[in-house]
Amino acid sequence: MSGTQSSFGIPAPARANWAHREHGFARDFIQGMKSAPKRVPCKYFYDAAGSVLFDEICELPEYYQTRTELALLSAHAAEFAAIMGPGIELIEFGAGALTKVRVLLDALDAPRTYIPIDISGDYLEKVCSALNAEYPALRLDPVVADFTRPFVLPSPRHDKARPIGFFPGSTIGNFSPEESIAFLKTVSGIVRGGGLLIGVDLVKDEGVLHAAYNDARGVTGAFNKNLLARANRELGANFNLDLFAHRAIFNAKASRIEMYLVSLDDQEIEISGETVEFSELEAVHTEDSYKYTIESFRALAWEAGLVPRQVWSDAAGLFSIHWLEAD
Ligand code: AVJ
Repeated sequence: MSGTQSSFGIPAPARANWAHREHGFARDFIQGMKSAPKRVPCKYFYDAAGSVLFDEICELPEYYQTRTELALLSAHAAEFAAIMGPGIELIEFGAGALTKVRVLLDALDAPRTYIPIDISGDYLEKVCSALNAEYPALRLDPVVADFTRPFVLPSPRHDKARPIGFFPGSTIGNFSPEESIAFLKTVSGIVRGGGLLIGVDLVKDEGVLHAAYNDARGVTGAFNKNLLARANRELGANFNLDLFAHRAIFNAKASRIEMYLVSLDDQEIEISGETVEFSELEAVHTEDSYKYTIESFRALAWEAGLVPRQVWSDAAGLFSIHWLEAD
């Protein structure tokens, strides 16, 4: 590692990204509220409160994704380890709670380095110190970065170790197909000579999809409305959360779930000294979650210059994990 490591193990350039990102919420939120139609980038869901709500979503009976992917990871961990080989450098995009990577680390043959990348710096520091205690032989290089934007990896990277990307959770579903191709192209440059293990949610019965994003307990609604609560907290906005409704629909033509916050009345909201008008039933677009078939995702990987190899999915065809080679 270079001498730029802070005492928290977070590289200095990554810390600089952090400041930039905090400024980003105010600018992007207000700009999104002033555009027509209104929209907010979904990465802003994940402040501390939003991360807790997302973890709750993952436990919901209707939200099949997390448990299905974890079961696939456990069932096939030995195969992944054999494909990846010994002494690898593992790079995870959007590392979150570091739950899934443990399944992989436990199966891998003496992994050398783990580089978790996440937007939430405090959270990353916390989960990394726990991981460090559990895997003392593993070199940890956490990076605080928004990987939807250009980001810096710790430098110099470790030569000779085979670079392997890990991108579980179907987070790629938040990108449009064009953005996904651009992202996968970037990743293929980072993991050249290795590959990427990626989780991708599959197209399925609309009723199952609808229930997963409109859960009975309303946790997804609270997660969606946390964007407005966050604007109240951080930007001094005066949103009344009761005057907005959570809406999630499946757009079959685009093969994606679309989430909205719908204004239930004509209203004017103050955000950092700016006034934003909403008409009754006007919708703010807050998230897209693309669903692929195994074939449509493999085609996308090809377009990004990656070579789709093995693919694993559960018996019900809910979720898939793909091994994409970068040569
Ligand atoms: C983290 C993007 C995979 O799209 O299912 C969950 C986010 N949004 N419920 C998804 C989410 C509403 C989730 N991803």
